[in-house]
Amino acid sequence: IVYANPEKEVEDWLFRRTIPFGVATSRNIGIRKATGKYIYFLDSDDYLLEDALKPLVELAEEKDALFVTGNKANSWFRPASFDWERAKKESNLEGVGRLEGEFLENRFSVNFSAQGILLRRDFILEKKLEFYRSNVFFSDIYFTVVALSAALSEGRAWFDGGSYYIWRQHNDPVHLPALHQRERKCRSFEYIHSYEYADRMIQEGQTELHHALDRQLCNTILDRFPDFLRGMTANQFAEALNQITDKSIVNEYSFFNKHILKLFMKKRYRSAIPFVAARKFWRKKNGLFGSKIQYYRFLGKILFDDFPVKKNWVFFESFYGKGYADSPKYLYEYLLENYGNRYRYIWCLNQKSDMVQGNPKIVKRFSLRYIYYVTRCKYQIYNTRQPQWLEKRDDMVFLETWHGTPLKKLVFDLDDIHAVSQNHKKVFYEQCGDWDYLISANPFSTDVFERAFSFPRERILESGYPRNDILYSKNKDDIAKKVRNDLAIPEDKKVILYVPTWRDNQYYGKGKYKFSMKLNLKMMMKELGDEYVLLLRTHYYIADQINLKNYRDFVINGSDYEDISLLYLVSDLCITDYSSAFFDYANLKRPILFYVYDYEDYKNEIRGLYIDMEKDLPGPVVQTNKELIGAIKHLNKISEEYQERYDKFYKRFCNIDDGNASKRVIEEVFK
Ligand code: C2G
Repeated sequence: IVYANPEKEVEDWLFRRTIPFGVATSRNIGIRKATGKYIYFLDSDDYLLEDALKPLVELAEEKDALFVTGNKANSWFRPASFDWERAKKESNLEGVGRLEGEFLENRFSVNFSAQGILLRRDFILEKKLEFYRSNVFFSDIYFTVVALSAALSEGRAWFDGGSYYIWRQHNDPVHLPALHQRERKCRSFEYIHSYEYADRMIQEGQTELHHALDRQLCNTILDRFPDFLRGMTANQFAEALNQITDKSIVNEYSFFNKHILKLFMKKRYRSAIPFVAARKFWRKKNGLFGSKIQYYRFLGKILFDDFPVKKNWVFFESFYGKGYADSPKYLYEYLLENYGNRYRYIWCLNQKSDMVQGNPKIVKRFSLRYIYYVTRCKYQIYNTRQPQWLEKRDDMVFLETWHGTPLKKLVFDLDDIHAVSQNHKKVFYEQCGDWDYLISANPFSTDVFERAFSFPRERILESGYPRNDILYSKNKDDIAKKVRNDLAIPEDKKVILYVPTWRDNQYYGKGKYKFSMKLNLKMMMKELGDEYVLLLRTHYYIADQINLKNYRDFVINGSDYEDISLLYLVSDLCITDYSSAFFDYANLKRPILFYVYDYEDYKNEIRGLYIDMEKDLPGPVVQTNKELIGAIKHLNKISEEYQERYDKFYKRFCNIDDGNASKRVIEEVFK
């Protein structure tokens, strides 16, 4: 494609759409304002590790270089989370050398960004190098290529693989999108423009640089051809691809990619479709239609979308179908008791449960039946997020109960995200946009949810937790007796409930987390075994089975017991770390101890907390087994010491719960 006056053409195009300028303006101002011998481009959201700059400057001085660069690595927000091992594994440039041959052709910076490049200022000024302001997304490409080409022609381009520029991954595309995360239709157009211009500016005989640029074009097209085809005509697209200097480059690609590129060049888009589909299948291998998400969405749409939404069907899901528990259970039981046959009830349960009241339809999560019911039920009640593939239909009402007062930081309050995908914030934001109601147990939660979920306050029901209704029930002692019986807890023993949470950075895979027992069971059994049993309750994310065979008389495993609220009733005290469980437990006004063996790590590196654990908790924070056992032995004294704090805590977090939260919620939602 040849534009008579490319800059003007792009500029006009952009102005019509009033798109703000990208980094070019700032970079040009930087060049104008700089006074030193060298200029180095560092974006305001990125960072450098110590010693990133010094070797580059030294190398430039030693070799009288005009252009010096190093490696680039991805990382999350804080330098503390920088993963050296991974960065080294993924490094392109090793050692120190002239930027030529293999290093220039195959390993030089993949996207021709100006980040991390050190340039002589007099060289920039002499060559009148600047960034095209009119190109929002790709102004770096031609700047870098033109500078590099000029430096190469004098043999003065070098690299030092020991210097790392840290490129921060943005995990909040909603509030703080990186440039590449912004949606803009003109992107492909800009890219091609930038490519063409850069390609033309490469000086005679620099085939390696041509090659590197061509490969970059092919990679970008393979990654984003749907964007390209949306942003320009089919002819323009094919012409752009045909500008590749050495077309044999396509033979370097894998079977499918090679054919896709060749067919694109010949404008045979239709013939490319089977290759594109096959590539998608080959890449993901976990569903005919790409990802599992697409697969379920497709099934729901093709099979059940024509069925109307049923106005009197109510769907319940608690902890991804792991049990009949939590707030959905109590809302269901309230509905059953007060509205009976007016509604048809559907429960998502992956395993049989003896606890279920009434006679609801039971479906397994993500079975065909499940897809059928979530496509048709008007009312849907979840305590975690609804499935990502589920498209909410008109007339549907989603009630999100959530599953705890937040102690650990959530979604938009998190800086680095360790375990979940980079898209976590975006996906969360889209999903919670579908919730008609979100339950909050106290004003504190309301504030956090509003900010951390970016959720409208007026859709939050500050009703207290339905799951805590049972803690205020008149017959709670009878219920406790039954639970004691179910779990075979000896009559003469008091019960310590241990409720640790999961660790974001200790996992086997998605939703499968590791558990390490940090209680010294041997010591506890010896010191406390005469008076107590320990009721262990691991988090629903924990995949490990814990071997307790040496502690049969002392430890009872309540991890598979469906409803933790019933375990609260049977216990005399609760030990947790950072689980929200204690906010609920405090409704019983029984002692709570915090065993936080990894406090510093958790607070600063793993998750971050909303509450000052040293000041605001209703019980002592301990870090060793010895302290913990000591506290249990002197429980009365501790309760006395913490009475005032406990009262304050109760007032702040438990004041709404009174046994009627389910009623309040149902009356509001089903009004
Ligand atoms: N839970 C449980 N057993 C555990 C830990 C938790 O049954 N060992 C239940 C409790 O009902 C608790 C809920 O799962 O309130 C949430 O667990 P958390 O440990 O707080 O962790 P998480 O699932 O990350 O939720 O706002 C709340 C946060 O989202 C935390």
